[in-house]
Amino acid sequence: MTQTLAIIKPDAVAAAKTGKILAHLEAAGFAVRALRMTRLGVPEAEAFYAVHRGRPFFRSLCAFMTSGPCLPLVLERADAVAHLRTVIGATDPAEAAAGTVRKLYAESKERNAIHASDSVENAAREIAFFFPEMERVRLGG
Ligand code: 3AN
Repeated sequence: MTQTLAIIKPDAVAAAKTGKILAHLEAAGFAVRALRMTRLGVPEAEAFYAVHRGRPFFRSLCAFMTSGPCLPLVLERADAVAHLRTVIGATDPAEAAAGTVRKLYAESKERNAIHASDSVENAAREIAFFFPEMERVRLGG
């Protein structure tokens, strides 16, 4: 079993799609191992998306991600990172495959309902970012 990080983004929370998206993820074989509702501050959003600093959409992305509550969650199953990327679909919902979370629930390329870690390394970093206590559990501390 491996873990990855997802975030149900502010657009999906505001549109009352949280339950449907969680059900979709569980039906895709993921177990929810951690979950909380939070509202990111700008420094937090900028730190989380630091890799995108300098991209034209960076400021807008951080404004959107801080615009309302979101739900970071840790998901577990075999090949979790790659499988979740398939289940959520392409960044732009117009290009996302039928039946994917973004095709079903995203509004636009920016307001795209869900985040998923894009590599095993980033999954570890992003899980620690939102759930530092999970690292202590794994280490037995
Ligand atoms: P993904 O979330 O599919 O891995 P990334 O990592 O390229 O996509 O982009 C991170 C986030 O930045 C996306 N989830 C989306 O919200 C936003 N984003 C990406 N490209 C654009 C764009 N061209 N215009 C607006 N927002 C974008």
